[in-house]
Amino acid sequence: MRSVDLPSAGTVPLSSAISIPGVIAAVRDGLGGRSAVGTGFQAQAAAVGQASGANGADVPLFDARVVARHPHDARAFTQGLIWRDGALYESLGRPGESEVRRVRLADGRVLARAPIPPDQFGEGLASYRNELISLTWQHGIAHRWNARTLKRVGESRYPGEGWGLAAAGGELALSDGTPTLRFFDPRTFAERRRVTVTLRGRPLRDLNELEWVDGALWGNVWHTPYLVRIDAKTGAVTAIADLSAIVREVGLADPEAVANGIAWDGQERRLFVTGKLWPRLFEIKLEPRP
Ligand SMILES: [Ca+2]
Repeated sequence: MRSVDLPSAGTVPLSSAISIPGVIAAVRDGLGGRSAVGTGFQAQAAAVGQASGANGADVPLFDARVVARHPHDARAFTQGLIWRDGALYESLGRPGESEVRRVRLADGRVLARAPIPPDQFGEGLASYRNELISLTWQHGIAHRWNARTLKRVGESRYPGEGWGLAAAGGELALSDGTPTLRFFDPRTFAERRRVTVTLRGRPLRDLNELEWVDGALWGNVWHTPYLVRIDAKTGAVTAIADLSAIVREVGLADPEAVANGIAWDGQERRLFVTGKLWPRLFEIKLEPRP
């Protein structure tokens, strides 16, 4: 299982990467204000900002207004979520429970499912031509599925861990828990390039589920209620969306029942989010925080 590595009040990790709660507090309050994670982070962020020459311009903050609520399987450990051909497709994690499924939006009913070998931990999911491609956490295997039949049609291999996956402008973007996003050829899985995700010039780790929306990558930041929008060319975070109100509404005590899963219906311009073990899936609109 993934280890939990969370900043808590007053204990700022000394690693090179920074945490979203600290950043959002800093963005909200300004670097001179009080932060939810204490002043250590702010000093660190300010120091790095000066060192990197960042201009300190605010990263825009968005709130999520709920447009619609739909049922979601509360046993589903959601690792990937996409919209394709009028349905949701979802990949599930945890050994023995990992699968790819087609889900009806209106009632959350599972219309079809394809099991992932029980020793594997299913991860992110993307759509490519007539296929779905699903990752595994530590097996280095990307399963390839016929999108219509959900029959397994092959596999690809990649080095390292697999977390989130998204078809991103002709490439597959893959997150692996580090601040590095790797981009692969969707057909061969040959690596084409990589970028470091940065927020105000600092590496940002724990990008999890991904989605390509209007030419930018959005990602869940694991163990936080935040989505970030990432410039896929530079890795720079260009916006933050706060799902805190939705997380509060869901109200789950399980620390692993985090927000995870972003799907974009480009035709109807609908944005869907859910989480691991959440009983609901939300259609949201992002609105700038006043
Ligand atoms: Ca997605």
